[in-house]
Amino acid sequence: MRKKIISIGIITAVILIVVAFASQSNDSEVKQEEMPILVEADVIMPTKVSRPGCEETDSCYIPSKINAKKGQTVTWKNEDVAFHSVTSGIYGEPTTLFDSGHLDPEQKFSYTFDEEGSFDYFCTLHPWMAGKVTVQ
Ligand SMILES: [Cu+2]
Repeated sequence: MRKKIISIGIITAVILIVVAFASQSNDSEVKQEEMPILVEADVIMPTKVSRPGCEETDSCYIPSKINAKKGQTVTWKNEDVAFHSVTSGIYGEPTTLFDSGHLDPEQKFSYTFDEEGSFDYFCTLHPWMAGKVTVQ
C-alpha cells in the first residue's frame, strides 16, 4: 500500500513537471507571436543631438532630407537618450501639419504625406535640429 502511494506520488510529480515545462514553452511561443512587427524607421534621431553640433554636418536627423511619394508614410525614430520632437515648420514658426510631441527614447512617430510639396520640420526642444521631406 505504501509503495503504491509512493509510486502514485512520483507519477503525479512527473506529470506536474511535464505540464509545467509544456506550459512554459507555450508561453514563449505566445510571446513570440505577440512581438510587434519591426517597422524600419525612415529617419532617425541619433545620439547626442540634444547638444549643438549636429547641424554642422547636417546630421541632427539622419537623413535630414528625404524624398517621399504622395501618400507615403514616413517614420521617425528617436534613438537618442533625450526627448525630441518632429514638428512641421521651422523653429519659431511651426505649422499645423504634424507634431509628434515629445518623443521618448526609442519612440517612433509616423506621418502620411497626402500632399505634394516640400515640408520643413524641426525639434521644438533643440533649435539646431532641422530636416525636410520632399513629397512628389
Ligand atoms: Cu531635439
